[in-house]
Amino acid sequence: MTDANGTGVGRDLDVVVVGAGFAGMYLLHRLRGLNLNVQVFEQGKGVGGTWYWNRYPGARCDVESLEYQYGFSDEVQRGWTWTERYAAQPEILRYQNYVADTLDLKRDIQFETKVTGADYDQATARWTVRTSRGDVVRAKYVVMATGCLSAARVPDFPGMGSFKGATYHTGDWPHEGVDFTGLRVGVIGTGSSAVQSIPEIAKQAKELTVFQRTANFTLPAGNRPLTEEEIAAGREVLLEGRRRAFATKGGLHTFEYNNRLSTDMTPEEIRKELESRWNAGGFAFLGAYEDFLMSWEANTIASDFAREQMAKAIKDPGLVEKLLPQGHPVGAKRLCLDTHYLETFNEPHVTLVDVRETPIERISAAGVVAGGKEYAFDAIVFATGFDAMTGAILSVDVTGRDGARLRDKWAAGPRTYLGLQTAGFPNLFFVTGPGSPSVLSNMIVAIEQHVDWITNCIGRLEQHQVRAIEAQVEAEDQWVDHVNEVAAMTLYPEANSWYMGANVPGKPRVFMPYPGGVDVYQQKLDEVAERNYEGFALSPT
Ligand code: N01
Repeated sequence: MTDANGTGVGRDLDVVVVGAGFAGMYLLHRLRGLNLNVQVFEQGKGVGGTWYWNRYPGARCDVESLEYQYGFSDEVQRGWTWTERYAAQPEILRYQNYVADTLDLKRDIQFETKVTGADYDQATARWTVRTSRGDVVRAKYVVMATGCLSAARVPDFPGMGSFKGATYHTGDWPHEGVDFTGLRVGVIGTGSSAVQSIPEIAKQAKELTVFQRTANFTLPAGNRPLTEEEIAAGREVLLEGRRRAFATKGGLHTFEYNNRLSTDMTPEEIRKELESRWNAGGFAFLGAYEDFLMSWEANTIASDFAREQMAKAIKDPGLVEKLLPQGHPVGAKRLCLDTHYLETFNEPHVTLVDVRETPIERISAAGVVAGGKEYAFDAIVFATGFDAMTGAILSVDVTGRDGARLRDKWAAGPRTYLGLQTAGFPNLFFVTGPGSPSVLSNMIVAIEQHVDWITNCIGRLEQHQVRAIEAQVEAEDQWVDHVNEVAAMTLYPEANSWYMGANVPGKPRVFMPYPGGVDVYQQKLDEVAERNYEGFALSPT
């Protein structure tokens, strides 16, 4: 049945997939391989997920192109050539469209459609899924491929809405781009999005004022065009590289993790590791030694080194004080990779406002009032981040078994078994959900890990005519405890990060990703599947 908009109404499907980013696209491909009837709903007008929305100037991946790509098909990958070490947003979006077209995915994706609700009916073991366009479809399985950083968040400053100029959020950028030439621009935030966009906005703006709450550790990305040799070599090792990535902590194979403890290294050896990794650019820095994020002593050596390097880029000694991060361990908040970020503050038309000294009081008609002073702008850019990991999932009103609402169940923080399922919600899966390595690893590896597991699981359930799979409460409790225990052994909880939900006032402070490593997690996933889905209840037809 089809309504006037051409959207399906009342269809009975095998699987509904929410989102058509990297996760939703690969899911669709794999599920089609099982001959299942799959419908993907996507809010955007095209595929891409986070790369569809984050079009701010300077947007670029912080994982190297040769790793930030699908690894499931040599054939698909051979048809694509990356141009830079770290791909910029337009190139990644072109790549995603290339994959979608090559695999003919778009015909099963309904665009401009937000999934608004999903209710489980125990009697039929079917989900009813509702969308913003009035679709009501039924499906045996629902998979949330909603992304970890897709619910853009603007702080609730007093006076929001009173500003007469233009406002933008980095995570929801106008597709036609923005010309800041000759304008007075304010940027609020200094996370990865700000670090990437500030140097680009500064190239156009007449005056640029940056409101910083927390100075971040940032290291030069070392972006450059890829050589033909690198591209050819990358192609040759694609599948083998991905196999190796699954056996690493961060799902990255283009650098080696040093597995020695800093306490077993001489100061000279430590310095050499830090220097070579800093100069190489990228996340290799975090792999300088095994206890990098395990002890303050070990981390302080790296933090001091990072501050020493960062200080070299800043001319004004007063600014050095402000721009150097203090009080949190390097790596406990997401490390930023930049291209001339700190150097931008040497320019005469760029001003830094430390909102710890002079807090933002309100947004006014003219601009931003902080510390009793009004800063007048033509445009304000909110680089204020996301309601990470849970925001997009909970934006869907999900009701599971016995009328339980997911929003209620997760009110004190997300609870999952392996980041894949949550008890009380049969046949509902999350890709890179809270409780899985997700954002602490190469997201494409984390996505493939989950999509492969979920697809294999659904395949086996269908083969054996299983009616429903559901995480058991005990297994979930044990997994949540385990995630917390592992997190407590690290320095991650020492920082006010979005990993902890700390950037959203009122959000429970829970460390959301699993910090045990992609390799350890993969073993656990394999074991659980081999033991006939240990920790999950399977109900027969
Ligand atoms: O968001 P963020 P983001 N008053 O949350 C500040 C990925 N990503 O969009 O740190 C004043 O990191 C906030 O201050 P504080 C990457 O994983 C990747 O930059 O909370 N300031 C912070 O400075 C990244 O980590 C790439 O004290 C306020 C900023 O806003 C993640 O996305 C590129 C405030 C938000 O920083 C999120 O990055 C971009 C307030 N009320 C993003 N509220 C790649 O390179 C918030 N802030 C792939």
